[in-house]
Amino acid sequence: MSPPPPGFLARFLGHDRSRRALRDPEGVWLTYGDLRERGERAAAWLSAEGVRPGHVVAIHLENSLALVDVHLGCLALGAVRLPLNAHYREAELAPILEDAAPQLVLTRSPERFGALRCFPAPVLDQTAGTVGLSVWPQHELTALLFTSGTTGRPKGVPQTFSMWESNLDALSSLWGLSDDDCLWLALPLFHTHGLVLGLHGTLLRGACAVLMPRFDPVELPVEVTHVYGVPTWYRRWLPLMREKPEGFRRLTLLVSGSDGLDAATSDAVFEATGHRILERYGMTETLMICSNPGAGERRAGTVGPPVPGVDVRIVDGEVQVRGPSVFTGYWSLGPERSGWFPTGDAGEWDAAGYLRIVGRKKELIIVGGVNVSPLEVEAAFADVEGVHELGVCGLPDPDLTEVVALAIVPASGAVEVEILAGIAARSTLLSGLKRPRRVVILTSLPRNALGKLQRSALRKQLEESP
Ligand code: MLC
Ligand code: AMP
Repeated sequence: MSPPPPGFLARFLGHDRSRRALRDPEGVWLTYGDLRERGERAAAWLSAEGVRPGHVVAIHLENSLALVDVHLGCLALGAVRLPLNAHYREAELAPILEDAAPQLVLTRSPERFGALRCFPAPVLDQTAGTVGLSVWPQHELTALLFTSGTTGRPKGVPQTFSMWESNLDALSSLWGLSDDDCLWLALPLFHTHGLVLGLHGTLLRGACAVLMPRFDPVELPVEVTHVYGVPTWYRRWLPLMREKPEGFRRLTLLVSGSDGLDAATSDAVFEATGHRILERYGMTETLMICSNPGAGERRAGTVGPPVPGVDVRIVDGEVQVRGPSVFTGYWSLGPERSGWFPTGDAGEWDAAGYLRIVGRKKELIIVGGVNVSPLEVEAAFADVEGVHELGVCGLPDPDLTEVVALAIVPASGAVEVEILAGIAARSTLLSGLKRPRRVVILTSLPRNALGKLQRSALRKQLEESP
């Protein structure tokens, strides 16, 4: 693998040690010097536990300072971060762990990790020595993020320093970011949005962030200037924005992504706060593809023109992308692809060259900005007793944009309440956003001549019979 570009880490190390970097969820401010020291100690702890450059370290934690410590420790050591959705249960984690084979796991739920070595947090105060941050990574690969995948099995996306740096720098100039910004960081740090744009975008340019354990539609601390969120957040915030708009008016940038922002929410936020939310569009495989500008016209209902340096085209209605922020292949397959990457999203250009996402060619449900594969959900319920056949689709939801719905055709003689009890029991094996919010009993499922489930027809049928 090629050596890392010297820029990424040198830039983090180059920030004045006395500058504020992060407010932890306990409300304590840490400087760049503090973070650097914690990262060095975490690296020493990881090293004492046998982690070497290039090893994979699984991080299954909610947003916390301990989570940031492990990330910085891996960065110092040149280990590869494997951020895992902290809501994932054993069955959801198993295929990822099998594929990525981490050296150890940071988690507060060791029972979900079988025989793997687990720790609740790096033990910083009992670690002798530090690994100096001059021992910089030998590896260009910095993180491995699994996306829920459209085949039902999650796929690992290797992300490199150069992917991150090129995309983050492009966004910085496009959005007019600076080291004076203070980001409200409530996005989970196990997805691209929170980890790359949120945490590392902040640390790369020497700005600061207020780290929250999770999103709540609360008032923002006075030092906050920027918010990166998903559409669900803005919908949940609207009552407070109308009641107490001052706290939102003084912000300088509100960004939305990971899921389509409807024009009604965008307009309502504009009316309440005077801010036109900046919508951008991206993927774990590609980082940010298109974005509305910081200065210049932001068009509601569009995700803006291509991010500078990224090429975007539409072929047969599908958005395709190439450029320095696009990955080179899934983890288990090795770097096998180059050229245009098909996103699976359907798009069209408007007259001003802004992209509009108009649908999806891939089988995917996006719940509160979190990708859910309908195939994975179907597989989770396939052997529930009394089920003859089943199908999963997304349904519109005023809060989460979409939720998961499950339609079941019972086997002859099966008892409905027993099937529903089986479904409820099996649901607890899935993380919350993947669980069906609506379960319907049908006499048949819509299928085409080849017997393939017609998900959009199922969705239409369920929408018409609320
Ligand atoms: C919450 N739950 C999750 C989850 N977040 N399950 C799986 N994955 C997640 N990320 C579960 C909780 O454990 C709980 O389960 C149930 O959902 C609760 O539902 P809720 O109360 O409606 O959800 P809430 O906890 O309020 O969270 C909803 C949310 C949050 C929208 C505020 O999910 C969020 O902040 N989403 C942002 C997602 C994100 O960062 N996406 C970026 C993807 S990167 P139980 O068992 O307690 O009932 C990407 C690229 C790009 O797409 O372009 O950015
Ligand atoms: P992920 O796999 O979590 O990186 O999710 C990427 C997918 O999220 C994209 O392929 C899109 O389907 C969707 N997405 C991200 N941003 C937007 C947006 N602004 N509008 C519509 N869909 C989006």
